Amino acid sequence: MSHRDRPTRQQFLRFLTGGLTAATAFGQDNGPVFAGKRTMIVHNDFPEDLETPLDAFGSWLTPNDAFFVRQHLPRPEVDIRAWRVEISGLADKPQSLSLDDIRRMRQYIVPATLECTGNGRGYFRPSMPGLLWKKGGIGNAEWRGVRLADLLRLVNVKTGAAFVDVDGADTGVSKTPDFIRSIPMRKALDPATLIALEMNGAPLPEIHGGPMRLVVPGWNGANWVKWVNRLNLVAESNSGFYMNPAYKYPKVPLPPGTAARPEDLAPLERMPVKSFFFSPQPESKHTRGPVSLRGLAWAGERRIARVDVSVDRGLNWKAAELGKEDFPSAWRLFRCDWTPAGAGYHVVMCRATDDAGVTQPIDAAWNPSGYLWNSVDRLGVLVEG
Ligand SMILES: Nc1nc2c(c(=O)[nH]1)N[C@H]1C(S)=C(S)[C@@H](COP(=O)(O)O)O[C@H]1N2
Ligand SMILES: [Mo]
Repeated sequence: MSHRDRPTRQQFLRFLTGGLTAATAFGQDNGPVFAGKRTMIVHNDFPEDLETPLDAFGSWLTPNDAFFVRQHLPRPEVDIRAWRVEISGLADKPQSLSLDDIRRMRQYIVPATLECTGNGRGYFRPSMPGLLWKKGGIGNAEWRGVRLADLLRLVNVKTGAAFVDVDGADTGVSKTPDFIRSIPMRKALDPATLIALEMNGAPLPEIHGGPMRLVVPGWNGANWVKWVNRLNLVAESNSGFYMNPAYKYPKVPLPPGTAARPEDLAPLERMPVKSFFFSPQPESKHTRGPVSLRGLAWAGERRIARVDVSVDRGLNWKAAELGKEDFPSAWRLFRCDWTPAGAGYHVVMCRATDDAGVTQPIDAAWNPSGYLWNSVDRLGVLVEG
């Protein structure tokens, strides 16, 4: 196996001719090796859509080489010496900044969890088109960079600017449009919203948007624009594909398998409360004795108040022990030591509650694009004896 960095001509042609959809249907564990990555679950090899395997979730920070990857478009060619960020639109003093200009500004560190809006899509029934992520379209990192608010202050934002359109260096190819996201000013000016240059103490890897990406703590992954090279201050939200109809969610519950009327869709912002077990592995076999159930819980812009575990199919619930790392918009580790009552097949479940008192649902609402899967997690365990 060879390390892949640049696509082959065949991969590019497959992308142009729409071979994508067929390749997205099944994640595979034994796909090609990608530069800077350990073995990942490969949903697409080009553009790379890589899921983190469960066994890489043992730590609060997800290592960069195991962090999931989601790209709609081929990665841009990156020349960091020539890199510029243009800040313009409704601004009195438009600016063009180099990487060094940005490095000279005050840097902040924000730990935050990045989750793909479609994480868990593979569990919805009926199924829908799109990447069939299971649990691993998520990761947690320490992001270091400048505040978006500090960049905007440099240009003297005009009154009437209500959104920042954030664009990356990847451009539309064939039928796939350019990736642009509109961030409402309220979130753009939040002190935790960063343009990050580092991830877990290392320069931001190119595959994660290096040299710089947007970090929007608590908001779904689609907002975290990679390879940022243009910030455009505008009065109205962008009307491009990735703001409309993509990444919108029905305001009213829909019968599974039906379409939403466009006027019933609203843009997705923060992520809902959710948790999952990463250990033991699903359907693993154990000898008699204690089993340590370990997992992660997060709640978008809210904090985790508690995680409960059931070992009797949801009849009784018991509080799990929460990990010591506790920051807004970053997930929390939890554990629960359990001694199975006897040999045989057991099902364990976890459900998190956020600090507004909202508990994750037993059954996440079906929606046409398969966003925001957050059903109570369940795990089968076989005890031999
Ligand atoms: N420029 C650009 N930024 C992007 C995307 C993209 O396709 N192009 N994908 C978005 C989506 S849908 C997700 S979930 C996150 C994934 O970030 P990661 O690849 O670093 O995990 O990046 C977001 N930023
Ligand atoms: Mo995503």
